[in-house]
Amino acid sequence: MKKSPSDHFRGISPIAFEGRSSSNPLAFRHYNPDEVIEGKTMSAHMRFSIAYWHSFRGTGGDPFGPGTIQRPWEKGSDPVSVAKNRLDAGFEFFQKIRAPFWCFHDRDIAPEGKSLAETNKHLDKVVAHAKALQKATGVKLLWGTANLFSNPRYMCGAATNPDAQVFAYAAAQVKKAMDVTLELGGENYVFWGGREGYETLLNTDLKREQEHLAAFLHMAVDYAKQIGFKGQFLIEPKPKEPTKHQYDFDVASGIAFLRTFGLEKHFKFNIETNHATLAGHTFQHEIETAAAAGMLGSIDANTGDLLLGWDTDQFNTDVRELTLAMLSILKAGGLGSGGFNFDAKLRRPSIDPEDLFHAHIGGMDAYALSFKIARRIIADGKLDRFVADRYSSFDSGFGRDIERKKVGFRELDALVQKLGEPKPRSGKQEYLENLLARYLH
Ligand code: XLS
Ligand code: NI
Ligand code: NI
Repeated sequence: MKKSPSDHFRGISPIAFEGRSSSNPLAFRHYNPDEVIEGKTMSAHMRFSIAYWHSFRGTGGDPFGPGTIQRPWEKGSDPVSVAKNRLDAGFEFFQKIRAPFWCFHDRDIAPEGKSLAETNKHLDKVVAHAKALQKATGVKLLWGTANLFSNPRYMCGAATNPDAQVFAYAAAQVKKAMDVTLELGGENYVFWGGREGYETLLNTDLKREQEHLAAFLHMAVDYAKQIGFKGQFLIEPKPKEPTKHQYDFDVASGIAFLRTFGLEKHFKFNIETNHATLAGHTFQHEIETAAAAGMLGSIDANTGDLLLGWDTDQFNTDVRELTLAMLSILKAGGLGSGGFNFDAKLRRPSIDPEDLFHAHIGGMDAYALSFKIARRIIADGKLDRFVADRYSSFDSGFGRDIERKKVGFRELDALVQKLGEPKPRSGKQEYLENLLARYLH
């Protein structure tokens, strides 16, 4: 591992793998980045990434009070030098937590200026610094994105804003965000429709807004070709928050949207656990739906709180939930250029820099353990065999003819006249839940 150029997390050395029996709270018990499995290190399998916005811009503020988290590196003679010091701390953390990737929004890393031109200049300075840090540390960019939701100009949306000038502004901002993502070697580019939705149809033309969003995404596809950006475009669905109705509600509605507008070849999905549950789905359901369409791209790793109805973005340590997710991911052939990005934040009272380590260690260990359990389940083949057997009537005879579209209602009607009533067969859910539990405990 290359040495980090800054020393903001004094007293904390790079997190070591100490194994299951370790009682050291600042060690990994399951995630060993250097462990080789099937010719690939765990680091390469997991492709963990740190979300800059939560871990380095989050202050713990909520609607009832200001931030609680103060970081010693938030200093400098002007906003750009503060941004650079913060980035130094960020890269020191990425290295010490042993994450090979990071992710950011344009506005997380550099301050806005008085005009777009000045803002872009600030961004260029910080991006040059980030590039040097990436080179010095070996940490890479999983994805970049543009913040099209914080600035008041976007209060009624960006690509779905009723004002064409706001649409144009958003386009200019994404153009630059794509430029810097390319400059930093980003492997993907994410669109999360922060305010791409609406509060009331009394003031909204839904059809026009959806067409505008599609036009915007087509422009991004065109621009990628123009600048030679080869990264994967990702849509991150979320049903609500901040707007009541968001257009990218979930993976299924995202697939319909992309196919309707001829965009399906250019996009995959970045699936966030907490967004899945807000949409009334399980995390695994969203993964499986994207995988079935060949559009599983990346994961925003977090979790919500089932008692709260918003995006609490907590670190996920639920090994059962993650094992089910991992089963679907592994069976789909993995995430390709995607990874597991910790789009998760510390709780408001977790104010120590050390808490950033505890949070990520817990998340990384839970994912690494789930990866291993899921691999065991797949290798054993019991679950897979059960499911295959459950559908085996479609493997031959008239079942196969149905799948191959060789028969219709007439033929099947004649068949049923002959065969009579089908024999009921148990779904065996409880048996399967117990089987899963045996791998978990
Ligand atoms: C917010 C989203 C956001 C995206 C990136 O809910 O998760 O953080 O991941 O814009
Ligand atoms: Ni996210
Ligand atoms: Ni989110």
